[in-house]
Amino acid sequence: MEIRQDWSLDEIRAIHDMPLMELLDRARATHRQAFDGNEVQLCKLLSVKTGGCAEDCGYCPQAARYHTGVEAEPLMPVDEVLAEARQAREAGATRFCMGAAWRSPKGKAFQQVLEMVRGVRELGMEACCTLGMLDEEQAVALAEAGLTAYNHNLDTSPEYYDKIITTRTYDDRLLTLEHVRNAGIQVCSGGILGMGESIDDRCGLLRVLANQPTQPESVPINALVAVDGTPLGGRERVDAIDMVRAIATARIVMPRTRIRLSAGRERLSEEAQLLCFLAGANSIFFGDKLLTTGNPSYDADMAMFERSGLRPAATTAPGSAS
Ligand code: SAM
Ligand code: DTB
Ligand code: SF4
Repeated sequence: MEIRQDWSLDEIRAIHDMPLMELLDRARATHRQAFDGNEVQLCKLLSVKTGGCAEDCGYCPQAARYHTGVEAEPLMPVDEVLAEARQAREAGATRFCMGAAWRSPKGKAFQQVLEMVRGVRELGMEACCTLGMLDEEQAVALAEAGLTAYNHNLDTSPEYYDKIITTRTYDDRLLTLEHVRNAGIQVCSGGILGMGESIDDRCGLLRVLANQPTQPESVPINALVAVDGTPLGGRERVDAIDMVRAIATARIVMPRTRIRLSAGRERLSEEAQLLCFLAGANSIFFGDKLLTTGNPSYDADMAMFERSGLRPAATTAPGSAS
């Protein structure tokens, strides 16, 4: 299967705008060349350090400067995090993702996160972190602790980015991804739909991701969860077919990447979610909480799997690309 990393915006836009049924046909054919078409990776997300963040990301309920009702909490103790990981493993999760509301990790807290990563790996699960910007040394330390993947989203196109975030640049984000890649950790990077961006911005984000020297192993596609008190609090819910088109386009331009149908599933019907899986999504966060906002219940997800014949993906061997 050919992996292209020289996509133009016009080419990606032409794919995105194809008649929906043709787009789905093409995305599904691509998906089935690289993956079992009935498998969905289950990831469990846990906020290990919530709120009080100094950054100004316009969508985020954890930024200290917005009044969203999210209380700042200290870093969770390592044993509590590992107890959650164990529970998630029993419920079928193969990947455990730890999120911290930091601009970048520092000092003793970072050492504690390294311990969490080692502990999760000892449970036989894939470990992922999202801790903000990383320098080269921090990326190497995470790799040595056994981290499977690092999540750091580009969020939107280079052109729209500064309408949403001003306290760090697009290039800062790309540099963190470079440090992660150079340390030998899998890259997880995606974005958010529904922040007022244009279709070209959505395609522009996919272009930057697809044209990376190595394509990310996972790409989360989030629908904005509009939280009162954030600058984007009043935004309308993103249209389900817009999600489907973005996912199908991501699948076609990044054939071997796990596309994660991430935040916003609570506002999508089961039918819309199934259409997203048909379009090439093959990963979700499961359990009734994301970081600070809600997610469909375990029972609702299992019922959806049961009805559709989708099944949880088996764990991947360490170092394999998914
Ligand atoms: N503080 C770290 C950082 O920003 O890199 C890690 C945690 S941050 C919450 C991880 C990602 O969650 C963001 O980059 C953004 O893409 C996503 N996110 C945050 N709030 C969201 C919201 N309200 N709706 C959808 N996605 C959101
Ligand atoms: C990602 O792309 N989405 C997740 C994860 N990576 C860290 C976060 C979604 C957060 C939604 C808002 C909240 O729950 O605070
Ligand atoms: Fe902080 Fe991350 Fe939220 Fe931005 S997205 S405000 S960096 S927690």
